[in-house]
Amino acid sequence: MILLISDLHLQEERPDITRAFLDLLDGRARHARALYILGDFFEAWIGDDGMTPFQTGICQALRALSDSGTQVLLMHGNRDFLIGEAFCKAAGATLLADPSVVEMGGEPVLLMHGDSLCTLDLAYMKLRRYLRNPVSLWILRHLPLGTRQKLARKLRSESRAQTRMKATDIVDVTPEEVPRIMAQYGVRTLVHGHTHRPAIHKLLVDGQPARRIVLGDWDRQGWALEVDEQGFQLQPFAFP
Ligand SMILES: [Mn+2]
Repeated sequence: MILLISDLHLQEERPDITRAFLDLLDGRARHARALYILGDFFEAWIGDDGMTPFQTGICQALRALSDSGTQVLLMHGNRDFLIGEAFCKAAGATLLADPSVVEMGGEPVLLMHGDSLCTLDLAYMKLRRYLRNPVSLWILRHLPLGTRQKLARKLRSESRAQTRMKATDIVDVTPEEVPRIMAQYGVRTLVHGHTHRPAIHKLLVDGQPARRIVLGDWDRQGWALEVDEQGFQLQPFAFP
């Protein structure tokens, strides 16, 4: 069995979500062959050298899972795209490019965080292009830690009264972009997160039936996609 999750937005201020995640690691994830985390795992990440004790604890919990034999694969989200090799190495995780095609459930599946599908959010797409190019990434990573901490605090206080992003605050994917990218990668199944709109959508790609599975964000409940011989099952679950 393979487990896919995204958009946990782990943060010290939400011990309920942290507990639910640690519970998943000790339970279902132990029985999984692999755990895929498709972005926005952390609410914020200023660099592997700026890890807080809270984040170090999460890193160690992931490590315990990967040491137990479950493969851990991590994709960047728009909140935690500065996660680097040092964190992954310490967590025993493999950094997964966005997008990636992975064989699961007997077919090639396109995995994405999902923000790059929201092409109608022009301001965000522009910011994304700027922040995610290698030069900007290099500069961001090499800013003094204190500067990055100050920047993160500033962004945080400016972000709408620190309220959690609701689906209505996030621009949804551009409908035409989905079959385009699925055809480009030759897949019938796409799995992504980001939009906080968990669902399984049916669509046509090059005239063939296809599906887009959207993972849910963890807020009032958790969401996980299980892939096994029975197929793809997207399920919410109550926090312990
Ligand atoms: Mn996101």
